[in-house]
Amino acid sequence: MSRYSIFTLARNALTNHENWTEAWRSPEPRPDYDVIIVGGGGHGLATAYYLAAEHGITNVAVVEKGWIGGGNTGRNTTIVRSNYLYDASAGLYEHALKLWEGLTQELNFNVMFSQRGVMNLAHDHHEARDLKRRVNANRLNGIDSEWLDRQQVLDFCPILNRDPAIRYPVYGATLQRRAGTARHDAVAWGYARGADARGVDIIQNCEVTGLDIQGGRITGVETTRGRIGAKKVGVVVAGHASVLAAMAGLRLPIDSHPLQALVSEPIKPVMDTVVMSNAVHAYCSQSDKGEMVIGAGIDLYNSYSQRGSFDVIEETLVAICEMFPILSRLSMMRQWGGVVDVCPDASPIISKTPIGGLYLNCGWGTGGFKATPGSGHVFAHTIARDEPHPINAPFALDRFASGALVAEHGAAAVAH
Ligand code: FAD
Ligand code: PYC
Repeated sequence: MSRYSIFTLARNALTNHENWTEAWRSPEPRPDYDVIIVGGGGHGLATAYYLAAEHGITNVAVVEKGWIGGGNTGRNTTIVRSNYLYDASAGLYEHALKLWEGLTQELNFNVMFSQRGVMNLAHDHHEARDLKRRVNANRLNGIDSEWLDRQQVLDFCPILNRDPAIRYPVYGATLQRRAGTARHDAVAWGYARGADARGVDIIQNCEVTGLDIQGGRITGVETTRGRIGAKKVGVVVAGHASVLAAMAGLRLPIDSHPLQALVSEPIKPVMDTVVMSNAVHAYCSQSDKGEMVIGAGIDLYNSYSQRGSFDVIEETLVAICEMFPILSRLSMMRQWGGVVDVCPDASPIISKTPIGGLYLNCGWGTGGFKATPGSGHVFAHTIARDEPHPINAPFALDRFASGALVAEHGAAAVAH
């Protein structure tokens, strides 16, 4: 750390954190942009960043109805991995994982990417066969993935329940060592700061209420702060993708559901990896603050509520207490939900649409955080060149007509 920054730090500590320069501007919307990105989550901000950084398109606005990162980006449980089954998915998620590995340097902003490994547990022989198939598929795609037997799993995560007589005993697990976690809101802030520095306008508290389409082409958006013209519009609004698509007369094959998570009171370090169990619909990691970060499967009904039902987290905590008996006396500090947009094949849509200049990025369901850099990178390419990047070509809308689905319910690893 330079002397200048030590003094700056000391001055800021003593002046009650006053007079910091803003990390990004808060401009008034201009009348027209080359590109408008609707949705200021990680994917939308990453898209704007790569439009500017890689395609030289800087006359761009990100229009966000609330505050950036206030949607699923700031609500997720931060798991990053690339161990999906099919080649198309391996290409997409591994592209993202490679970008994660250099993201702090790329953005000059610490996104706290921690490659602590992610385990997907098997509780019986049948699950083990399924997971071993995925390990083999990953390796064929050059993705690090290994199978651990029961003893290896217990050695890797000693706080797991070792009793063989429980309802869901540990049988084995997959392990991806390059996988892990990242600080979710830092990802939004880092991309926002990088995009702003390149001239992108980030416009918060501005809800898109309509899409202007003339002669089969997008010409702008209607917002709560007036009309804004645009040559191209990318819609990246996660749980509200169907709502925005309906404004363009499009019906998406998407179901929106609440997905819940919760954190415990902080405790000393007890777990230095991430453990997921598809069978019991629960997963757990420990944050840098010491809180146990716990997540559930989706609430099965459709809803736009960011809350979820109590019975789902009750079942999740029953499963967590069986998996990790030493956590059973912890108090839970906070619970929240997000709205996730699930496609029939549990894979995303990154696509052109039948409307000229209108592009969609959605359908990430329970698992889009891990894809944030890769998704933004290939979506920026799709918008800039008006054609898909080879990596996102299999994730176009037309797969729901052709039947070329990318069925990833197993690898999604959070029940839905
Ligand atoms: P968001 O961050 O939701 O951004 C979309 C933005 O669009 C929002 O800020 C919203 O306000 C805005 N918006 C909506 N409508 C409008 C409008 N009309 N006008 C303007 N703006 C609008 N994924 C993982 O990979 N790993 C995990 O561990 C993980 N855990 C999760 C746990 C929970 C509890 C939840 C809810 C999700 C989890 N996910 C996880 C999924 C992940 O969070 C999402 O897939 C991802 O964050 C989606 O990012 P996004 O930028 O597309 O969406
Ligand atoms: O996709 O890995 C994932 C995930 C973990 C928790 C929620 N989604």
